[in-house]
Order: sequence, then C-alpha cells, then structure tokens
Amino acid sequence: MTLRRGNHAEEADPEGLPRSRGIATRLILLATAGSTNSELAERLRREPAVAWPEFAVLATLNQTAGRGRLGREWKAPPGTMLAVSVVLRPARHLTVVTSRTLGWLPLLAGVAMTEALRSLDVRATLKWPNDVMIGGKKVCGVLCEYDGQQENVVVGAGVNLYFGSDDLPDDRATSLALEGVTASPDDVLCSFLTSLRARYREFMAASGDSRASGLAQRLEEMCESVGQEVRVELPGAATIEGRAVRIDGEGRIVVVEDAMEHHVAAGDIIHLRQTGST
Ligand code: BT5
Repeated sequence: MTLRRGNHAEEADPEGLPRSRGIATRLILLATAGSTNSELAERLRREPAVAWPEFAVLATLNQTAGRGRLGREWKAPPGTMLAVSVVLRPARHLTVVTSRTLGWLPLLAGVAMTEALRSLDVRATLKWPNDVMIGGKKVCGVLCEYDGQQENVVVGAGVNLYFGSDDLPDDRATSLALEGVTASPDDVLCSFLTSLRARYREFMAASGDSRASGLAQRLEEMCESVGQEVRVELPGAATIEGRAVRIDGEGRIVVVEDAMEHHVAAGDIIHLRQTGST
C-alpha cells in the first residue's frame, strides 16, 4: 500500500484501507504514531464520545513506541506491521460490567484475530491469553486497556505483515510474509473487524457470558496451550510448571502442578514439549 498525504493533514491516506472503512464506524489511518493505543486513549480523553463511536479505529503501519503487556515493548521496523486500536463500550450494552466480562475482552480480541487470519488461509492458533501464533511463532499480540471509569475499552492489536528474517524482534516472532502469506493490511484489518464485531455482538447479547455466547468454546478450539506441558512465568519472579488442562469461567488458564490446580489470570506461558518451545 502506498502511503500518501491527503487533504486530511494527519491521515496517511484518507482513502486507504477501503474495505475496512466499510466496517469501522470511523477509521483514521495515521502516517505514524507512537502507540496507537495511547494515541486513541488520548483522543478519547480530549474529544467527545460521539466523535469516537464503538468500532471507531485508529491504525498505522509505522508505530514507533508500541507497547506490550506488563510494560514491555512491541517493536517493528517502519511499514512492516499493522498497528490497530479499536474503541468498545460494553457499558452501553450491559447493566453491570463485571471484571469477569472485562477479563474476557482481550481473549475475545485474540479469538477474533485468530479467526481473521484463518479466514485468509493462515494456520493461526492462540497461545493463552491472546498471542496469535503460526507454527509456534508469534505473529500478533493484543493489548486491551480501560479508562478509569471503565467506559472506554481500547482493543489494540499488532500484526506482523512484512518482516524479513533480519527484522524480527526476537526468534519467537514471525510475519505473514515469512509464512508465505500475501494478505494486504486491508485484508487483515477488514477480516479482524468483521470477526471482532461478530464475537462482540454475541458476547454482549449473552450479557457477557462467555459460554452462552460461544466465546469460551471458540477459545478452547483455537487455544494450543490447553493439553500442553507449560511453564507459567507469573508477574514477579514466580513460576509454575505443569499441564494446562482448561480455561475457567473467568478466562484464566488452569495449570495442574503436583496435583494442585492453579488458576492463572496473568502471566506468560512457555510451551515445554513442542518443537521450538514458544
Ligand atoms: C503483546 O505484549 O503481545 C501485546 C502487543 C500489542 C501491540 C499492539 S500494536 C497496537 C496497539 N498499540 C500499542 O502500543 N500496543 C498495541 P506481550 O505479550 O507483552 O509481548 C511483548 C513481547 O513480544 C516483547 O517483550 C518481545 O519479546 C516480543 N515482541 C516485541 N515485538 C514483537 C513483534 N513485533 N512480534 C512478535 N513479538 C514481539
């Protein structure tokens, strides 16, 4: 995709990503952004909510200060990665937004991205909680953030499109190009938004119930972590090693170590018995 300056000063290309524009309620494609999540959060603070309806999207192919979970960096050379942030407002659909419902949203986003890539013939799977993987390597990471009132949820996703093998941020990363997939940014974003909208609509219609909405079953089908021997690195220094047996009702992964069940809400999973452990 060629990036050119249009009438809209800040937009890389006001007509770019045309199919995605048909699905987003608003789409701003920036020539560059520090972090699309931070940039969108800032605009949500500054501008009225009507300017950013649900499924409004901020995107760039040149994110210079991408953020991962737990303060980590999300890196990509200019023009190689689609960074996208989407506004959701669950409080508009539910009488009460519980932490359980909020906890499922990052998982929902990971499911939506996995489905999106599968619809483009990519053999994508999920590593709990929401890393999208191809052949044991990470092609997409998800970061969901909430404002203080939990009114706005920003769903961020970074998809590695065009990395060459010399550009990889670490040896457990891959890109669509490296996997021989030629999908355009518009193909990826359009498929992601389509799946995100469908899964979110079902989840809201089921009052945030992951099983009644079918979300939990989709996650179980896609999640390669369940059934594996894993090491869980918990925030801080603690680790758990054992078999991941299921995902519980709160979206936590259940790991059995020495016959004891641990319900893990946050942490990094390393698959131990898989070629090129992930
Ligand atoms: C994530 O964090 O996987 C969440 C990444 C979310 C990025 C999107 S882009 C749009 C939006 N705006 C933002 O600022 N962020 C979101 P985590 O699970 O903590 O993984 C971070 C780790 O992945 C790093 O410590 C590296 O080891 C590795 N990593 C960094 N860049 C990567 C990349 N492009 N591809 C694969 N792995 C990467």
